[in-house]
Amino acid sequence: MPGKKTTSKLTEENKKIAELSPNKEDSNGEYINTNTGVRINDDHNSLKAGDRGPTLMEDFIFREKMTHFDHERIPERVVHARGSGAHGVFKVYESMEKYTKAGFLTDTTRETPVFVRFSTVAGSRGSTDLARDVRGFAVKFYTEEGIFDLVGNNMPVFFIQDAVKFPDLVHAVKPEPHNEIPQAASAHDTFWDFISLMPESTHMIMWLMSDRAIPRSYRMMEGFGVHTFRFVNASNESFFVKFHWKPLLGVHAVAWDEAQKISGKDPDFHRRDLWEAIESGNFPEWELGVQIVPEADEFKFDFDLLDSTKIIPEELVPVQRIGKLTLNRNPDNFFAETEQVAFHIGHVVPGIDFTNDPLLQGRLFSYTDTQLIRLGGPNFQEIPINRPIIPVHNNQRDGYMRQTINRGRTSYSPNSLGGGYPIQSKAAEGGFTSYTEKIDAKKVRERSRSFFDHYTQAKLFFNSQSTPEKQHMIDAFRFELGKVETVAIRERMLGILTQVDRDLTAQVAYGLGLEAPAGPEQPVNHGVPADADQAHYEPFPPKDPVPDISLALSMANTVKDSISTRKIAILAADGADAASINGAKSALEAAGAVVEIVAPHLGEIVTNDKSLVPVDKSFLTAASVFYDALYVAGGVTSAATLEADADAVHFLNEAYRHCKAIAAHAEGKQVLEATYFANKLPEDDSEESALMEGVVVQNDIDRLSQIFITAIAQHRFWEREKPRRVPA
Ligand code: HDD
Repeated sequence: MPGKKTTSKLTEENKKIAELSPNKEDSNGEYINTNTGVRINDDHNSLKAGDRGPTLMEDFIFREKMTHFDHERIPERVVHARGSGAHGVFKVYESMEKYTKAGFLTDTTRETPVFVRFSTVAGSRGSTDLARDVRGFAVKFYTEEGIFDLVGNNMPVFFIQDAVKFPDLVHAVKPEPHNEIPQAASAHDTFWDFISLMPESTHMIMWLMSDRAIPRSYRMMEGFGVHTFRFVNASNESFFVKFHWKPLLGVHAVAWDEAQKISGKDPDFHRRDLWEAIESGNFPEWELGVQIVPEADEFKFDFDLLDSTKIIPEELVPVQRIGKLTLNRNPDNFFAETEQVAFHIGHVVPGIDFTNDPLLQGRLFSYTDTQLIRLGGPNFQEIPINRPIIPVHNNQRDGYMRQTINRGRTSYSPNSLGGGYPIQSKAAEGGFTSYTEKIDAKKVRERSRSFFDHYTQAKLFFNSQSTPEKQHMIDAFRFELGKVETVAIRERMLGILTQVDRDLTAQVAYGLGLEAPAGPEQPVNHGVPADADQAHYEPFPPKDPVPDISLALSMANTVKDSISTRKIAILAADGADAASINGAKSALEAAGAVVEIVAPHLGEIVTNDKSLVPVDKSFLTAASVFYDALYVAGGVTSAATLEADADAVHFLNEAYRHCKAIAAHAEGKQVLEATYFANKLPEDDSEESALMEGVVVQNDIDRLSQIFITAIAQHRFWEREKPRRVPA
């Protein structure tokens, strides 16, 4: 049923997992041997002329091992190098046959295997998960009709309109070429130099400076196919379509200060979170959404459907939720699966086709090309993770690392010696036919004038944010531009921002110690060729967007109905009240949260009734930034210890600063009184005053747990940031 959460554990092997089985190796209980299968007698010593003599060339065992090791690395992805993957399944709720003939979207009985890879864009393979960056959201569907890759991001628009600018964009954001600084960060001169000269990036920059760029978890991000694609049905009718992924846990972010601290304390934060959720059976889920536009409506909007810097506001075309993606299995081997998986926007199946979006068209070239260098040759499609679940028959042969042993004499068509096989299939037999779009045009190097309004949707995004979200954007601009050393670049960006919002510009300007420009008169680069007739390139006058705001654009409007998989720390020390720990722990766990006991030392704490409670982390091995909420246990001795422990008090101060829900048993209140937010404790024990600040102090464990759970589900109490009195 649409929207229904899966509670049952999916344990069955899907077709892709089964198909991968022959390639799996497990050394358990086996003898070690060489790649030629010869058993090895001594894996600890090389062959030498005497026990103190030189190593001999003859040592084929040593040479084989060392050679393989020397060649272990392949080039990392030029973008999206850092990522994490998982297996899963996709199921459509109701047949979409009215719009598409794609089998995985029409057959409601099918469970299509998928492999998903999430990534950051700019950083290297070893960089932090919590960089302020776009996140990749690439889904490989292993369908019965071949592979469909939906290679999207967690933001619905892109920086540029034409793929020819992609190398420039990536060169600008990557570490600067002279000193390779900074890693996994856009806060540097070359990036903002480029952006400030590319007004078409303004909408994307709004998203990038928003909290979408610092997700709490991959499991709590939206995904977008970005481009307008085509659906084609069995009658060869076409519809424009935009793809969305809507996470059932809601869309949530961390605070920027939190992100930076996590980057130091656990750069694998998102990778670990995804892994642990799947291992513990909390399978991440998203619904696939589509916005469908009939062909007849192609020119209905005041933006161009082919322009990847634009969304279709959900108020204009609602998102229909048509199916569910569930990630239910971690990879067995990171390199073999997550690193070698090769996505390609050109991997489509009958029923899905391209549009003329110039960004999409350029991507169609780039992805095969990049896999050729990255994976070393044209046979990358034969790597287990990249193989379709149906057999491949064609006349492609040979090349580096060929795996398939093609039988027979013929590798050409037409042939008679091979009986004419393999043969083509008619569309009715499943043969892919490109949509017969009529094109009557002059060959030009131009950009359509319908692409020229760069600001209306940037404004729409900014105006749609809640007050705390707007403040976060102002802070993000101040941070990023503050790291830019060239003042002229900062000034140019302020000029761009004036096109979006005067107050935003004024606030950013203040943070930078600059004057906000008087008016939005900035030279606008619309990708105009050097010798163009300027008059031809005059932009359309910007129109007002149909909606003034779009609720879907603000994370403040996301679902906040669950604390499932949220991480909660119980702060306790020796002498803690056992009932206050156990009662809260079981209530939180029953609501789906993951609870850890954090104490001054590892091992166990001895409670007031002399029972032993195992400690998960000490204040040294944990940090408040790893948790969504904190709870201080009862017990006067424990409270006295925690109150006197600077690390415990810091834990609380920091969590308060990051706007997290905090609770204390009444006996633990003195610990909160030792914090910077002592004057923010609830005035009475009503639920209302607790939920105002997200600080819960109660004596009754059941009541405490219930109010605390409601508070945690709010995710963060962003309003609390306003006074900014907490220097943690
Ligand atoms: Fe791209 C990787 C998403 C524009 C060229 N891209 C890559 C990945 C994602 C995206 C999620 C990582 C896939 C994985 O996990 O292996 N890219 C996008 C989106 C774009 C976009 C949503 C805009 C709508 N990309 C884009 C353009 C080009 C590329 C315009 C070049 C013309 N992208 C690449 C690439 C990568 C890549 C160089 C690097 C590694 C790879 O392909 O497999 O070919």
